[in-house]
Amino acid sequence: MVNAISTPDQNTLKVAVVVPTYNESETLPQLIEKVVAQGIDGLGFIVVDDGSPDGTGAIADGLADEFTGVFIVLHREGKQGLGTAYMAGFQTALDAGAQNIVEMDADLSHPPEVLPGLIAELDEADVAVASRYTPGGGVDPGWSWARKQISYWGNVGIRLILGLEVKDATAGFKAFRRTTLERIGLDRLRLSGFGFQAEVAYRCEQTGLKVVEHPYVFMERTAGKSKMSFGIVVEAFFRLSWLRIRR
Ligand SMILES: Nc1nc2c(ncn2[C@@H]2O[C@H](COP(=O)(O)OP(=O)(O)OP(=O)(O)O)[C@@H](O)[C@H]2O)c(=O)[nH]1
Ligand SMILES: [Mg+2]
Repeated sequence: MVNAISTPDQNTLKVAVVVPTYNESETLPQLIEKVVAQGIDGLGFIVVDDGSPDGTGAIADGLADEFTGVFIVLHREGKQGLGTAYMAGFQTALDAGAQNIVEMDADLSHPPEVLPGLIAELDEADVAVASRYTPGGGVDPGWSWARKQISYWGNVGIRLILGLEVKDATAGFKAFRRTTLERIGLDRLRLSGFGFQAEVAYRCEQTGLKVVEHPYVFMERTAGKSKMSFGIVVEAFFRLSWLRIRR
């Protein structure tokens, strides 16, 4: 693993935005630019790239060189899944001294404009979940009725399986206090894809942390390809059921 680190300064990393990437060369530069434009104090980035064949890793290194704060790029060999990418990114953020950690996708589905409000929720909460299913939230108006139903009921099903209170159990746009990531036990997380997101939500609730939801509208990716697969859905169903049964 090779890391590109530009001017690390542990004392100024108030918010580390962790972004996993696999073939997101078109959207990653736009995402970084839009996040920077939010004017967040003490902002830094951790990009976790799995040897993207489209060169996203090299693009991330270039962005790190241009950025004046902490910008760490983890280069992993080959696609190893979203869950382990986040675990590596979160641990790196903690090691870099981040006070708060945000997770978001590289494909612009998670609007950067939401970040200041989401992060502000951490004044009161341990975890702030950017939520499609809280008043003011929603999904891309371009989605068909059927797509909306699949997404909505899939989310309801996962909430039932895990007994979750959080209304948006599967979206990967969340902000955590560093103490939250220290307490939920990163090395115990097992799932990938959206199952990982539900597992994190479950751990937070089981640990008794204060979880709040902050509305946002999920936007369909307009570039690159989805990494969602049938295997991820099957894994989520069986492993999340097992998590609940074991308790
Ligand atoms: N490093 C790494 N990143 C990944 C991997 N799989 C997905 N990602 C990234 O994780 C984020 C979410 O993946 P998406 O393909 O957008 O998954 P999704 O949002 O559930 O599906 P769509 O709604 O169809 O986009 C994106 O930034 C991906 O590039 C992986 O195996 N390794
Ligand atoms: Mg996506």
